[in-house]
Amino acid sequence: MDTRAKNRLFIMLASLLFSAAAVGAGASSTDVFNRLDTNKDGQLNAVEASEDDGLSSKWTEVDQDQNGVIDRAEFSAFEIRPENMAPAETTNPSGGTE
Ligand SMILES: [Ca+2]
Ligand SMILES: [Ca+2]
Repeated sequence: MDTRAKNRLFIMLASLLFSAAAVGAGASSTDVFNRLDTNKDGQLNAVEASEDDGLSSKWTEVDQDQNGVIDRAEFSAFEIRPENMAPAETTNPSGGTE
């Protein structure tokens, strides 16, 4: 195999890896945030959030500081939450005093 063939093989492999990585990076939460943030102000207002059913239905939960918009920190906190997590039902793990 001469050098030129090796180079071509290398470029082929590199571009394969590259496209695989691009697919793997797919829909990160940043992408979703950017897609929803249609006016690109770095925050999601109620209108923008209404594009995402899950987000708008949990609006009051996600908007932790209740300022009427969802910022990136609030959004990523929402994203990592398991969809079906029950609202903290306290089972008193330390055991009651009774
Ligand atoms: Ca926005
Ligand atoms: Ca907020």
